[in-house]
Amino acid sequence: VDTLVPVLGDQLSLGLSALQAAGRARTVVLMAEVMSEASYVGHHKQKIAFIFSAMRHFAIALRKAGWRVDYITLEDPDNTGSLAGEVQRAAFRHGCSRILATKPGEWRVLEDMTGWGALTGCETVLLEDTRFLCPLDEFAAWAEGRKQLRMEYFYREMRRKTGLLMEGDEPAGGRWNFDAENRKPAEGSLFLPRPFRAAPDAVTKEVLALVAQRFAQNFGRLEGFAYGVTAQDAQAALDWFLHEALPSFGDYQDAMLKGEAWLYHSVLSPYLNTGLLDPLEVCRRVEAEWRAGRVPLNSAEGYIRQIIGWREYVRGIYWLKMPGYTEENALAADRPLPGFYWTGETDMRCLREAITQTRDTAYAHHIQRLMVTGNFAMLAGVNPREVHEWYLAVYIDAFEWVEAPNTIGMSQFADGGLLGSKPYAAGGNYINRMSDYCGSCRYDVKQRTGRDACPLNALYWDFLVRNGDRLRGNPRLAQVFRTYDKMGDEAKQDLHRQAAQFLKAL
Ligand code: FAD
Ligand code: DLZ
Ligand code: SF4
Repeated sequence: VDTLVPVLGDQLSLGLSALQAAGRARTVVLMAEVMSEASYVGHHKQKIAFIFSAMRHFAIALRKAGWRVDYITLEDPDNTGSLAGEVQRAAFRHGCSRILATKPGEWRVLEDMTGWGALTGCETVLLEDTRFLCPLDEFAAWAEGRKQLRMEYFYREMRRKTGLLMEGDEPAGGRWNFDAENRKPAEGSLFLPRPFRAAPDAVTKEVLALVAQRFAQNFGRLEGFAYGVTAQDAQAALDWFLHEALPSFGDYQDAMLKGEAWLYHSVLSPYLNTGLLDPLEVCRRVEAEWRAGRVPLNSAEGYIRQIIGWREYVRGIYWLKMPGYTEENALAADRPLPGFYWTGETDMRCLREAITQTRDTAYAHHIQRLMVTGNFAMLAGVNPREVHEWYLAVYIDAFEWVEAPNTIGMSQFADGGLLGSKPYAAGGNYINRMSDYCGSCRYDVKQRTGRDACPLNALYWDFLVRNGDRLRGNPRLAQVFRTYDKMGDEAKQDLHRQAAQFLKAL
């Protein structure tokens, strides 16, 4: 053996660039469960269980494919507790002269990796992660010299590049984007598919016991864990989605229903982000469903846009703006994260629903993340760094490259509008339109002030005015500020008093 290939918990792809470059003959692959990765934020129990079990299954798959693998479990008495420590031990154990690694998804780990050469005395080669459609230098070239980095234009480039949903040079159906058709609210009577579930096997059961014991204090419920943990499971989850949920995905993409965590969402992000599914393959399968006449274009286009558009775009932004991006705080928000984000104990039904569901499943769909927990935190002026750490901890699919731009940029407007041209701020009205939450809330969504008023209503106006210096000049907010300016002085004062009282009690 002369080459060491460390494979991280979100690099579980047989086609990983470092594996491709190494060749099996003189290589040992290193995989390690380490406390530093398991505790750099207080991950949800199901997230740790998912990663550890998927890692253990991937080691089995590697061995089957003929690789020599050193797998260090968390319980190994010699485990040093850090990636660098394990790389150093393995390089010494095997007398390696070379480390080949695929670059990681987080800045923090990249910094660590760049020190591995000095630490071990090995020649260290860091390769690009080729599991994305847009290489980072290509993204940087696209961004160069543009005043605004609009996702929509980036997305069109990706459509042309991949040929997905293209008819020659034209977008299928004559339009690039069918979002206008994707905003149907949900009704309680909708027929909802049962979500995909994988029964835990012996390996997963062992990991569940380990997590229950070693991470007992972490956020989240472990019971009911049913995520897939292998590439085969991920394929089954994809098949489930294509047949059961994709046809209605577009229509109900933004809808929310009590007690319904999944609706018509794919819940494929955990598999995409750890490498158990390939994004381009997923998109080709979605396109094929549309071409076969089994799903409408608004669903296929909406879905493909999330993956080749948003997913690639936020990754590009992350690497363009790091380090520093996770420290941004354009609105100078400094309130600590309310304690109920960890318990769900609040009378606001929308927040209780999103948070308890997150606790139970480590999942919430995009509109819950953006317009319920994200919106509230922004309106209340919560410190974006704390909000960022919460999202990074509680969701099964959370890795910083994708979580940070969504939280800091899209949801908190803390990057001052790089990602979105205006803050995603909303009062209770929006939530009432898109969900059935308000009907069973202790607050009245129609009221702005008074004991029973929906807190989001006063907070919404208070947020805009509080940040007036920054937001008043925004043409997309001109109409809202005009509405505010037309309110009587007393009404304005009532709103701000209402908001202040609520925030004080928070
Ligand atoms: P679907 O609704 O079925 O969407 C399909 C796929 O498109 C997803 O699996 C995902 O890969 C991709 N996608 C959709 N929206 C986005 C987006 N905005 N950015 C990047 N990819 C997207 N996504 C993560 O993967 N990890 C995160 O840590 C994460 N944190 C978020 C934090 C906030 C505050 C917000 C507003 C969004 C976040 N997202 C994150 C994006 C999005 O909410 C999730 O990708 C989605 O909810 C995953 O569930 P799904 O697979 O059922 O998605
Ligand atoms: C998230 C995670 C966890 C909980 N544990 C490990 C681990 O023990 N070993 C490992 O290699 N990776 C783990 N991961 C995933 C890493 O945090 C992830 O690879 C980096 O953050 C880069 O995206
Ligand atoms: Fe949320 Fe307000 Fe509706 Fe209650 S009334 S569920 S707080 S939006």
